[in-house]
Amino acid sequence: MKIFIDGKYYSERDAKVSVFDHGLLYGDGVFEGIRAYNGRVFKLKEHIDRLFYSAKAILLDIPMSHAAVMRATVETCAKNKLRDAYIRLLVTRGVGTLGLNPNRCKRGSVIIIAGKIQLYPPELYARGMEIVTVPTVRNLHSALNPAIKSLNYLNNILAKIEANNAGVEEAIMLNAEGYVSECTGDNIFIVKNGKLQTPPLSAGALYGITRQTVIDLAVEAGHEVTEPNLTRYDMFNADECFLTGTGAEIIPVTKIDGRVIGNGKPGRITKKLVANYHALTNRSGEPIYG
Ligand code: PXG
Repeated sequence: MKIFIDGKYYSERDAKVSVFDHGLLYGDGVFEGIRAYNGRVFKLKEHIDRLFYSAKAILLDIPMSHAAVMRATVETCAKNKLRDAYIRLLVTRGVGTLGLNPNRCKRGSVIIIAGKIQLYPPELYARGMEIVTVPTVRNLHSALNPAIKSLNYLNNILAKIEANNAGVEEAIMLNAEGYVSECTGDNIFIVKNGKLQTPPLSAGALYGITRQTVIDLAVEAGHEVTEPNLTRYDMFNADECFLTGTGAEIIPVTKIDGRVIGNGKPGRITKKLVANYHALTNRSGEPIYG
């Protein structure tokens, strides 16, 4: 595997960062998780846009242009001869002193790793997954805005641990007001009477790129999509529920906090969206090999 670090490629063994990098010391940095399918990087511009917005929000200067980051992402896939990939792109604050002051860091560091993805087990896609609501509350926007895809993922990791302790793979996180925000690494949707609903960004959801793609596909298929504040009651009484994320794609949810959702099987509209999503990932994106 060849890993991009600040304009050069390194083997897995030699790809290293300094122990003084504030990405490591403080989780000071931003990242993206991107997929390539069938020789194309899916929604690349959208991911790099979000990377730059996250960086701007934490006053992190990415030492490459938007176009150069796009090119380097595609090039890293090509260098690794990949047609299908999971790409982890991160920008750290860079090397600084032991104090947390980011002004002591001279230059941000850009790292691009292109490898394979570990998906949820295939049977969960076929049968639907069970999830639970966890006690850890989603970060407040006024503290650390969940719209920032930062290297500080402890909020999500704590929730993931609670999900794992409950014997499931994903968790619903509520915000401080008790409304549903999202899952630890996925956005959440419900279907009720043929209409889709997903929490608004103001509830603490990440501006998910799969979320937006699913909204576009649903609208195209004639479904109404709204973004109201949602409670656990709304989840329990949904006809269908599914999660969206670059890693997970679209995965049906059939049980929440012990309540069976709908008829307990992946829903009709969910299945149609999955098929349309796969068709889109297969045919669109930034070509890797010209
Ligand atoms: N919410 C959070 C907190 C996320 O981290 C999503 C929603 C979905 O966003 P996208 O843009 O991917 O539709 C994410 C993204 C992994 C993995 O390895 C996690 C994400 C993306 C890719 C891989 O668990 N999370």
